[in-house]
Amino acid sequence: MGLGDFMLFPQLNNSRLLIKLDGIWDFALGNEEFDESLCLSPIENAEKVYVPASYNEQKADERFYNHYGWAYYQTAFSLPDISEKRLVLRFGAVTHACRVYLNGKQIAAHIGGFLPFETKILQSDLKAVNLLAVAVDNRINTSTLPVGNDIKRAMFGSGLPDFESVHKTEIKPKNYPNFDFFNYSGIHRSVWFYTTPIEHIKDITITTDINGKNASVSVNAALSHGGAADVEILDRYGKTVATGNTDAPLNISDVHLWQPGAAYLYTAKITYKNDCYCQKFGVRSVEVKGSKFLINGKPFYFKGFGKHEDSDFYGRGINQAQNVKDLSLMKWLGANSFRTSHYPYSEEMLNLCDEEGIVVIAETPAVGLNKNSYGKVFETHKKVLCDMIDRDKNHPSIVMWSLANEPDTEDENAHDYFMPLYDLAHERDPQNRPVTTVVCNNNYTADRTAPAMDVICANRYYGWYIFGGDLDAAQQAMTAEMEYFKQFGKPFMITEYGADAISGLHQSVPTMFSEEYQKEYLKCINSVLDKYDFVVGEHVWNFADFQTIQGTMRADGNKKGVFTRDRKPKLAAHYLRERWNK
Ligand code: GCB
Repeated sequence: MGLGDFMLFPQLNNSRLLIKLDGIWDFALGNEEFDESLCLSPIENAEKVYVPASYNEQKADERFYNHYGWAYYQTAFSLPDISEKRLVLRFGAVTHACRVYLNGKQIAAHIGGFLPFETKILQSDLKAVNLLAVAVDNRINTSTLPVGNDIKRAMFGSGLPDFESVHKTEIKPKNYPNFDFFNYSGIHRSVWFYTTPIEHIKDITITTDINGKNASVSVNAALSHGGAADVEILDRYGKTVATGNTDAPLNISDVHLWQPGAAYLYTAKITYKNDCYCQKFGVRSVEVKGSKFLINGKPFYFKGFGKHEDSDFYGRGINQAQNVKDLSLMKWLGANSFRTSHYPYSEEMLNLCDEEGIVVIAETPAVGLNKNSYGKVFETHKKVLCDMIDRDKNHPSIVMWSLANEPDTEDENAHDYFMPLYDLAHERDPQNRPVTTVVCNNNYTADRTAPAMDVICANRYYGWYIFGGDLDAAQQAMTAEMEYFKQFGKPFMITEYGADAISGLHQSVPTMFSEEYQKEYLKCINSVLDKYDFVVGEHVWNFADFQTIQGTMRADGNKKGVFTRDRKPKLAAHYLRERWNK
């Protein structure tokens, strides 16, 4: 159920109305059985939670934190008379699977926790006061993206003790993420109603071609009733620089390029009958040439981070003030980019990156893929890749697609699994951006997938998980790996390297978990990377401390942030600031 492929970001303008349903909603935790009755009439003794946000950390209640299975949200609303309009209900993201009911009738269902879905609402579905119910399932397993473990074992546990018979212990069903971030759940991004005229613009695709000082701009629109739409291109100040329609490319003379760190956005104002939509876009080119990554024909070096959508109380829920702060902190450091590890981020964040000139590598939620899941998730992986590209194709900030994070690419099936996805991403993307798979294999010489990508992207933890505390060994191992990857003649980027540091823990001799060690670790790995011309970037893991499943390896989450979870800089941040501002 749902509208399918077309997904313009909601917009308030003189032909479209926009109503946000964010706020305090009624809520109840369920269990593994779906209970439809909690979607049909008001929940008795409902709890109160805020939407959009994860429910896990909103209460001082272990049941919320560790919930497994269904949870139920409800809100009541009334709408003004919009009977002449087409009405759509849109969810930015509900994690991971959900069913939506309006006035006791199911109107939508969606699987996948990081992309939007929408559904058309009929006037006949509406009453004076309406009940909207959303049931959310947070269970993950070997068939879902991201991938969960079916077996009862803690993430970093070694053997699997026989709990039932030897230890006489029955373990409650739980989520065992095969990934290192907390399995936050709930309605994570805004819920909106929007209207369009009946004859409306369904989708917009903008591509640009730079010819010297000018650019040709093709604006393609999917239109509900066929025909063409008028197009007006406005510069940053709202001045018209080109007019035409969707049938032929338009020309911008003396074009301002969208540059990393110096964004310039144009607006394509598209008018179709009584509908109108303003789509921002940037003019820039992206290309891999030999071992270089070129933006606007110039070699680009990625300085930045792998991140997470993660904050106190909101969990993985959208936190726009934090997004603004994060980009500001990146600029303070001299960083220019990040990867949306390990799932597509909110459209609001990508819009902000477009405006701020921050470069983005956009990643699917395919994290934790191993040989047990290859056979099961391929179709889901294809769908989520296409949905992500369809949603995000117009963002100038996005310069590369990442198909997955750390799949088991030593496995002999990996190459055959990933190459069709690689081709699909290229075909699907109207801008044909470079495509990568982020890998991390101890036996990297067995990996045939990484070298087949446009950019070789590898995560590496020499000096932490391997040779922990021994930076001398780390330096040698990193050098050996670089010598190996040199032969492919492709750009190489380190997409993760990092060390946990407990904020405030200091040591005169840098030892693991101290702020000094984190800094020395980064310096050590950088000293190797700096020797190789084919290195096109360094993304430190992680921008900030973030929450994970509990375990012996995690003291209140992952502490590899160069900022704390509340965005206070550690020593490493000052080191990077010096390095990146040079
Ligand atoms: C990785 C993963 C990332 C983890 C990180 C770590 O390789 O890609 O999700 O958080 O290592 O700190 O262990």
